[in-house]
Order: sequence, then structure tokens, then C-alpha cells
Amino acid sequence: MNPIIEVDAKALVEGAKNVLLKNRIGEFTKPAPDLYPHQWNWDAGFIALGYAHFDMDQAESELRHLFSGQWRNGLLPHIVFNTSADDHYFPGSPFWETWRSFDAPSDVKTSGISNPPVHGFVLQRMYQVASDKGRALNFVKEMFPRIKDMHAYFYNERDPYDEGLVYIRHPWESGNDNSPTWDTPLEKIDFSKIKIPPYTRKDLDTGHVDHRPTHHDYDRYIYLIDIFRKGDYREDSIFKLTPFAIQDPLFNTILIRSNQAMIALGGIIGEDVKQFKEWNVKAIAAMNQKLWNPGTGMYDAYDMINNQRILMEASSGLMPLFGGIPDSEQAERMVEVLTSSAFSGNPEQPNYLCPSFTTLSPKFDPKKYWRGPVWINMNWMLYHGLRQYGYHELAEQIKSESLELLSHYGFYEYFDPERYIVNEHNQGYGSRQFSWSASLCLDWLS
Ligand code: 2M8
Repeated sequence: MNPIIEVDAKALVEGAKNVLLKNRIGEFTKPAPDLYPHQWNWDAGFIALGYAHFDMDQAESELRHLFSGQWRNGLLPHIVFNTSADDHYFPGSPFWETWRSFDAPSDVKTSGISNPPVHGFVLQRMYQVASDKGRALNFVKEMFPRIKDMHAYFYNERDPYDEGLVYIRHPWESGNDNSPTWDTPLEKIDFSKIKIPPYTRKDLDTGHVDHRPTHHDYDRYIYLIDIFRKGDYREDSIFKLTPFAIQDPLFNTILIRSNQAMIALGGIIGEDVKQFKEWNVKAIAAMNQKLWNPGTGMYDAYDMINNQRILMEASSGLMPLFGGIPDSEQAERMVEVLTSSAFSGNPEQPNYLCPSFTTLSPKFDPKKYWRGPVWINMNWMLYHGLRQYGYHELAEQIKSESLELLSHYGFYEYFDPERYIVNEHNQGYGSRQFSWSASLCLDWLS
């Protein structure tokens, strides 16, 4: 589809820098002005990547600040709290009760779950774009052991049967919070005998009720946190108690892609990378043996509690392209899925790529968070994945459609994939001035 909207690259770059600078509060940058007042884990990775193009001090500061919250067991929390804003977001730091864990830092307030481990490939990209390679190498040396500890945490603590695949234990860990992928395992939880701790949401003060997760979702999110607290954040205890442990193809892809980056970076700084290579050989084989679905041409998720495959209908099932996981035949199948009506719409009514969930499902909702809208970070990963397999035209389409959305509607958090008549509808939802939308735009335009 030819772009309908002219993209003014210079204006976009200026606008993107402004978003980052406005969301910056000292050592780190918030994902958005009001909705998310703390530092988020995978957001910080994408944000660092954008800063790397114009302010390397701040790019490094983002990762340093994030890793200041790393736990002794290697867990990198999904939130490092800005305690002065504890009242502005739920759940704030006290709710997590991370003091129950021997591993949590006492001087930095954090959550007790993690996020997709993007930091390895972010560090590699920062090194690639750096003009001062000597300085960049020092930063790689500084971050290398911390990222290695985080990967070791995942493979040692989240892979109980030594399969090479790690599990997530909360939908927030996936980053794709209310994706319909999690509906089935969450619906299996019998809530008739469960008491959920009392809580009050804050996200609806600024977020639109139609675009945010439901109360039904939030009850489940809070119930899971209560389990982690009861298990004192010990992974072995949690695994015995939790009704939610999922091997997610997106999360594992990102870990694999970061392993690859660490292998490359380790080679440059003379670090032993044997462990990363072993993790990756096993992980890639497991992705293809356990999660690949030849019937659908996507990678499924696996529910470890109910011992069930979850049929994947979200775009995260196509993300293994980014990790170089499929062979060329599998990749061709995946591209067929991406260009089919499920994601691309039809010639009369094409979608903006890439909806986060198949548009053919009754669960598809073009405005609701991770249940259909286009997300810029997912598009960025898909773009790089497609290029790796030689699908340059499709990759360019994803990039130009992303820039078109950002240019016309602004740096929103997510976008409606259905094309309306330009100017008559707003296609951007969630928070305006969203940092990773700005940051990845900068990376594309650099
Ligand atoms: C969203 O998640 C948070 C919980 O972590 C929320 O809804 O309050 C997700 O989109 C997640 O992927 C993102 O990292 C976070 C901050 O942008 O917001």
C-alpha cells in the first residue's frame, strides 16, 4: 500500500527527541508523561536505543538506572520505582512487598516480576551506532556481566525441566499484558474460593476505559502478585503455587536475540561466550520442536500448568523471525500468515501492519491495548526480523506505515490497524507522547 501521508522526517526526528526529553526525569525517562510515572524495564531498553543517536550519556544512564534495581539472583524487575510518584500508579512499590525476598535490593524499590530481556540487543545496537567506540566498549564491559546474570537467572530459575525455554509467571512479564493469548490459562483459574487483596486502579484516571485492560483482567493480575508475595519471591515455591506459567514465543525470541548479541559483543571484548552459545542452541531447537505449529505457520505458546499448547493468534507468534529461529521454509510460511487477511486485511480494506492480534478473531479489538492495535516496538522487531530473511519490501512497508502513523497522529502508545479516512478519525490510543514510539522512530530515521 502506498503511503497516503507525506512523512516529514526532519519534523519527526525533532518531535521524537522532544518526547524523550519531556518524559525524562533525571537519570531515567518515563514511558509516558502521566500513565506510567516510573522506569519500566523493556521500555528503558528501547528508550536507550533512541537516545544513543543523540545523547549517549543519557542512553547509558537509562540502563545504569534500570540495572541499579537488579536483584541478587539476577532478576531485572519490570519496574524500578520513582517513589515520589508511588501514589500515581497502581500497584506502587509497597504493594509488591519485595522485602520478603533475600534477593531484592533494599535501597532501590522495585516490582517482583521481569519483562522481555531486550538489553543484550540494545547494548549491541548502542555499540553499533556509537561514534566513540572506545567509550562504547567500556560500557559494553560494564553491562556484560549484569546482562549475563539476568540471562542466567532466566535459564536457571524459569526452566524447571531444563528444556531451553523460559516461562513467564505474570502477563505483565510478557509486555503484551492483556493479549487474548493469556485468556485461556487465566480463565482456568477457579476464582470461586479465591480472595483477591483489595486494590484501587489508578490507570483509569488517565487511560481510557475502552482502551485499557478490564477489571476482570486486573483481578487476575493482582491475584498473581499475591501468590508471589506468599511464595516470598522464591521461584521454586512460586512454581508450586502459581496457576500461570507460560512459555511465550515472544519472550524466548527476545532472549535468544539478546544471547546472539552477547555472543557478538563478548567476542569483541574477549569474554567467554560458551554459555550463551549453549543456551541458544538448546533454545532454538526447543522453539522449533515444541512451539512451532506447522498447521498455522506461527509459533504457539505453552501453558506449563495445564500442560497445553496455546494456539497462537497474536503477532508475537511471528516474532521468532527477529531471533533468526525459523529456517527459510518456516519463514516463508510466516510471511504468508503476515500477508494474509488475518494481519494484512484485504485489497479493498488493507490494515496498517501489524495488528497485535489476528483481525479475523472475534477477540480482535482494534482499540484495546494488546488485543489488536499496532505497537511500534513490535513493528521494529518485525522489521528487523523480515530483513534478516531477505523480505526487504515487506520490512520497508512496516517501517513506512509506522512512520506514517507517527507522523500523522503523533507519538501515541498504540494505533488502530484499521484504516479510516485520514483526518476524520484519530487512530492513536493510550498515552500520547509515548517514549518508545519516539525512540524507535529515531532509530529508524537515523
Ligand atoms: C504496559 O504495562 C503496564 C504494566 O507493566 C501497565 O499497563 O500498567 C505494557 O504495555 C508494557 O508492555 C509496558 O512496558 C508498560 C509501560 O509502557 O505498559
